[in-house]
Amino acid sequence: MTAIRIEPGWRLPERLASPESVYLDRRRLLSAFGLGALTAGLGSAWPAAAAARAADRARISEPALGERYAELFPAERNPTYALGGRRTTPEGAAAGYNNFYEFTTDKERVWELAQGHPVDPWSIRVTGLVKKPRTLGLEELFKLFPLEERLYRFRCVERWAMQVPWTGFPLRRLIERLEPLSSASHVRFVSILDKSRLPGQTAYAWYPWPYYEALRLDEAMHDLAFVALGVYGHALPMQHGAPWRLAIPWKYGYKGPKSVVEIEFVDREPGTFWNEASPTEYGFFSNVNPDRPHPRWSQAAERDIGTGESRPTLLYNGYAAEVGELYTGREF
Ligand SMILES: Nc1nc2c(c(=O)[nH]1)N[C@H]1C(S)=C(S)[C@@H](COP(=O)(O)O)O[C@H]1N2
Ligand SMILES: [Mo]
Repeated sequence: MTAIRIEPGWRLPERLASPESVYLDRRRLLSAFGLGALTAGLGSAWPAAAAARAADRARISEPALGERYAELFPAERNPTYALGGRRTTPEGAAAGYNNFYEFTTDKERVWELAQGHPVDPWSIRVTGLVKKPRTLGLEELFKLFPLEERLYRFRCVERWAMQVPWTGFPLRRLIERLEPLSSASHVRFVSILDKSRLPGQTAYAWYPWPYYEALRLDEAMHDLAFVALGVYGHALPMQHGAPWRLAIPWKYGYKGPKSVVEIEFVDREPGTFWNEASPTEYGFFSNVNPDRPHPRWSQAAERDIGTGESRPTLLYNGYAAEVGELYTGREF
């Protein structure tokens, strides 16, 4: 990925590394800042701008949908999906370190630039090789299937990794409901396009916006392929891809498009945003593989963004027993 600055990716800023800020106790922080604002009103030196920034920081994980659908969260955890001894990444670390190039390539600033981005109403076009092309609304997306929570490992191609509790349902259920034709072999997902509100779509004009990704249909139907509507027990904050995104835990993170507005069924392997922007990097499958280095770095090890620890990368990100059968070994 040409624009990725790998060096800063290894540095965890102090404010994210400290346990106090990592375990964001939103209520306590908010009341502390409320007190700060009051003191300012009484003539203390508390700078209003700093107070406002701190209050924003306290809202880092607020759902983009506000209270809408709050009654669906937290969903019951499905114990089948465990982390193999790893610990869940603290919410503040995951929420403050994102890739969402529509806003900025600065991972530590995505959350604040994304705050307030409108996601309601939202509609998803269902197109291509499908029995009935249609539009899907938020109400259907949140209410069609029972929600569950799953702990998944997550691995970015830039070598950082985390462990995240996603809330949602298997992508398979949605695909079955949409009734693709038997001629469909792949499914594409297209993210939001809004040059007036998404600064990255103008600033990085060389990318083929909007962001688009795809899976082979058998990959998309695999039980691990997950539609995420929430994270850490609440609906998604914008920086994680509200109102919905995919979590494909055995592939590099970029195979999980955020803020999706179109699902298209096609009969051949489609191009993807990163394959077309950077054809010398990984191919369509982009499965996590310690033995297949990026042109500019090894993938043998990864860094946990919560603890800063380094550890060996696992084939298929540790999901080889589950997904190995999808591949003959030649796909990459
Ligand atoms: N629309 C869109 N989806 C995207 C991206 C993006 O820039 N735009 N970045 C991808 C990459 S490279 C990663 S690692 C993950 C990051 O997800 P997170 O920020 O929720 O951890 O989102 C993926 N999905
Ligand atoms: Mo990534």
